[in-house]
Amino acid sequence: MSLPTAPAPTLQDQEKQLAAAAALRWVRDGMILGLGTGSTSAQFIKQLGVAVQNGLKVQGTATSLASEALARQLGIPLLEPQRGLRFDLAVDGADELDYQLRLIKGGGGALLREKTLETASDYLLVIADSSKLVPTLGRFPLPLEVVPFTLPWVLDAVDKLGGAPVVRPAVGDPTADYLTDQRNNIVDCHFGQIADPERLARQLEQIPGVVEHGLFLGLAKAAIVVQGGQPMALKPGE
Ligand code: ABF
Repeated sequence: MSLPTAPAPTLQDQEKQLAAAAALRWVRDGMILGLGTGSTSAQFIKQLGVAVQNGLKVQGTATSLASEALARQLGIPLLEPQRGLRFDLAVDGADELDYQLRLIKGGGGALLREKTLETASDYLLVIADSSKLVPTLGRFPLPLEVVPFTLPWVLDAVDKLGGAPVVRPAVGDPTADYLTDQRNNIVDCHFGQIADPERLARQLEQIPGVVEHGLFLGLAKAAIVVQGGQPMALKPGE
């Protein structure tokens, strides 16, 4: 009897692995790391876990319960949130990035913890496969994390801004809402091409009940995007 074999990795999976491997070269002994969320970040955490098992000394805090569980399973020492805690390097994926390294994040629902840790990081390094780099943000729906009580009014306000909001359903159960690690809703907004992300960010920040939006502006210091099988390092505006 032959054992079932794992499906061959897709080209996109291979690009994620390459981006993660390139990011690992930025990690130094003694660093405190912000650990991202999503499948590209999971590749990074897995490769970091191997390095830790081979003697690399780092500590980290995860941006989601899922990444925390993965890091713990691999023996990566974890730090709880605490006053004064800063990160030397945060490594995280993105749903979209433009050439100024403005990001849409939150497709994985972890945008609040991601923005919190990445704002407390000296250096945010984005890792991405080639599909994520776009000339203008907005093909990927922009996620908002929303306090459940405020949801109807947030939907009205986003509608007024032209964002065609959709409350994200639970994975595998379209009759229930998806809830974040903080037990908040996610609203996915469809603004189309976002010509002025900074202006839109300011407008969203004025809506009561929006805990965080998925526009990450001025946070990423560099990105590794795999194109044509090669990891390319991008800096804002290059
Ligand atoms: C996190 O995971 C996000 O902010 C983004 O939503 C998502 C990207 O996922 P993947 O790496 O699976 O494409 O980084």
